[in-house]
Amino acid sequence: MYSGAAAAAAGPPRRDFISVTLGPEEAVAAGGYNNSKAWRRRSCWRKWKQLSRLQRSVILFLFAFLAVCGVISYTNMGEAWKSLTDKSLDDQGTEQEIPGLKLANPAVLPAPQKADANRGDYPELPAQKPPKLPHVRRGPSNLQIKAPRRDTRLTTQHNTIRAAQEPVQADKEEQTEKSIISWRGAVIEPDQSTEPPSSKIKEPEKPSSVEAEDQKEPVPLSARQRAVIAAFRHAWRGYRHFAWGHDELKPLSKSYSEWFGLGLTLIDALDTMWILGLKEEFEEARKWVANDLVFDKNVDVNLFESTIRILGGLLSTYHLSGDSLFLEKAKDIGNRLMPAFKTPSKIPYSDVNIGRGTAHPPRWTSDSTVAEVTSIQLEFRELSRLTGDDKFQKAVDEVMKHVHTLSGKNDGLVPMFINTNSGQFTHLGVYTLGARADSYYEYLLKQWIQGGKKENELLEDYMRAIEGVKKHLLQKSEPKRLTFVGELAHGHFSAKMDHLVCFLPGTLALGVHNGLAADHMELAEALIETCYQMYAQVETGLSPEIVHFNLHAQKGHKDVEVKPADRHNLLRPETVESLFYMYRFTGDKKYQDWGWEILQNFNKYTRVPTGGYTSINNVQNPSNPEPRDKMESFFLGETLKYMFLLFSDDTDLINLDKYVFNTEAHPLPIWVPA
Ligand code: DMJ
Repeated sequence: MYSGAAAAAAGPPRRDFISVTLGPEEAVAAGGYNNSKAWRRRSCWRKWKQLSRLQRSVILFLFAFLAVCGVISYTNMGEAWKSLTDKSLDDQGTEQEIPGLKLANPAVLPAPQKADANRGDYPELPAQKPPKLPHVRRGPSNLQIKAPRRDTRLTTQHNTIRAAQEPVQADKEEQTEKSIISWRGAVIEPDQSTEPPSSKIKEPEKPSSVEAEDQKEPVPLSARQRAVIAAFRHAWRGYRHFAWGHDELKPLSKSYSEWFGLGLTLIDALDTMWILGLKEEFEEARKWVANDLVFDKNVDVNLFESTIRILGGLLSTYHLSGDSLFLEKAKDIGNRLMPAFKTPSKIPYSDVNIGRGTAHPPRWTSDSTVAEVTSIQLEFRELSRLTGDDKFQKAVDEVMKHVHTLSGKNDGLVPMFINTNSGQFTHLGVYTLGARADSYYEYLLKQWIQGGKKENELLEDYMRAIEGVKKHLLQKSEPKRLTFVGELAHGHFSAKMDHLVCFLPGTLALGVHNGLAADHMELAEALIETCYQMYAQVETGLSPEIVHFNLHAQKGHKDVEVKPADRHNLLRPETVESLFYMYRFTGDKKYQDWGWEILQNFNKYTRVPTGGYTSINNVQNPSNPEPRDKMESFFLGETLKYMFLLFSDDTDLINLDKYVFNTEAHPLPIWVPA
C-alpha cells in the first residue's frame, strides 16, 4: 500500500512497477476527499501517471482501435439504412416473387436500364429491315433475355449459405463474387488490378447486354420455337445425366468423351440457354462454371477450337447476362492461350498447353491451318476491348495484316496451310471454301462489321475473295441447275462441296445487309437453295458431310451424289445458320419451313430416347442411320440456337445491327463506329 509520507522517506518510488489502489478513506486521509469534479479529474490523472508506459500504450491503442471500429460501423449502418429505405420504396411497386422471403443480397444480374441508356454504344447503322411477312414486330420476352430474378436470388442465398459452410471455397470464389455484386445489387466492373494490363488502349468496356430490349412486351414463343426448346432440353438431359462437366456426351453408351477436359458442351451451350430462356438450366451451369471450371490444367488445347467455343462462349454469355464471372473466366483462358503466338513468324501454333504456358504445332508439321489462325480475331479483339489490354488484339491483328500481304492467293482465295516459321502459305494451288479455309472468309466480313466498318483491308480481302469464288469455284449442277461452290486443285475443278461451305449464303446476306453489293444476295439465295437440296435429296433428309454434284444430266441421277466415306452427319449447323440469316433479311417463310423439315429429321434419325442426340454414319439409310454415339458441342452451341432464332419473327432477338456471331454462333457486340 502506498502512503505519501512513507514514500518521501524512502526516496523516489519506482512507480513503473508499483500498482496502487486508493480507497476513499485513505484518499481522504492522504489529501482530503471531496468527490468534486476537479478532484476526480486530478485523481484519474494521478492514476494515469502511475501506470507504466507499456500499460498506457496498450490502453491508448485499445481506445484508438475502438474509435476506428465505431466510425466504420457507423458508415455501414448508414448505408444499410439507406439501402433498406430504398428497397422498401422499390418493394412498394414490385410484387415479391418469393412471399415471405427477404434476402440479404439482391439479384446477381444487373437491373434493367432505360431503353436509351446505352445510346451511343453502337454504330448508328441503318435500321434492320423487318421481314416482308405480315408479322407484328415484337420484343423478346423477358424470359428470353432477362436474368431469372427468383433464381438468381436463390443463387445468392445458396452462395451465402455455402460461404458459411465452406470458408476455403468461399475464399476461392470471393474474387468473383465481389466483382459481381455491390452492396445494393449494382454490377461492379471487374477489378482490373487483378491482371494488370501490359499497355492500355482504352478504358475497359461494359457488357453490352440486351437490357434495352428488356423494356418491351414479352414475345410469345411460336410452336416451332417450343419444339426447339424441347429438343434442347432433351439434349441437355442426356448431357446432364451422363456427361456433366465433361466435353461431349456419348448418348448411346450413356457416357462421355473428353477433348480438352473443360466442359466444352456446357460452355458452348450457355448463351443458347440464355437466349432460349432456360433459366434453371442456365443457373445450374453457371454454378459449375463458378465452382468447377479450372483452366490451370496440364492439357493441350487447340487454339482455334478453344477460342471459338470457350472464349467466344464466355464472352457472349458475359454480354447477355452482365455477369462478370464469365468475363473473369474469359480473361483467364485468353491469357493462357497467348503463348501460341510466340512463333518466329507470329503466325500462331495450333496447340497450347494452358497449364504450362507452352505451345507447339502438330507433331507432323510446323504448319497451321489458315482458317484456324484467321478465325480467332473476333474473340481476342473483343477481349482487348473489354479488358483495356491491347495485347490480345495486337496479336491477332498482326496475323490478319500479314495474311493480307502474302502472295500465293488466287484472286483472293487462300491456300489451306501457313507455316509458323516462314509465315508463308504452303501446299499452294488448292482452293476451297470448305474445311481449313472456310471461316477465313467469314471472319474477314465479320471483323469489318465488328470494328465499325473502318478496316478497309478486311473489306478489300473479302470482296476480292467473293470475286475469286465467282470466277473459279461456282458451277451449276444437273438436272436442277443448282449453283454450288466446288474446289480447285492445281487448275482442276472438282464438283465437291463440304457441308461446311453452307455458312456462305448467310455470310453473303449479312454483307448485303451491311451495304455490300446487291448481287451477293442473288448468290446467297441460289446457294441456300443448294444447301437445302443437300438435305432434301438424301434419303433421311439430312445432309452428308460432303457431296459431289453432277455436272452432266444422267437418267435417274439427282444433283447430289454421296460417296461412302462422306455419308455421315455430325449435327452441323451451317445450313440452319444460313437459313436464319436469309429469313431475318428477307422474311421469306420458305426458309423457316426448310429449317422445320431439318429439325424434324434430326428428331427422327438422331434423337436418342434416353437423352441427347447423336451424329450418324449413314444419311442414306433411313432404316439404320448407324448412330455414332457422339453429340458434338456445336449442336447445342450453334444448331439449336440458329433454329430457335430462325423460328422467331423478332428482329431484336440478337439484333444483327448490334451483334455479330462468331463462327461458333456466339454473339459479340458490334463496336462503336468512328
Ligand atoms: C464449328 O465448330 C464452327 O462452326 C466451325 O467454324 C466449323 N465447324 C463447326 C461446326 O460445323
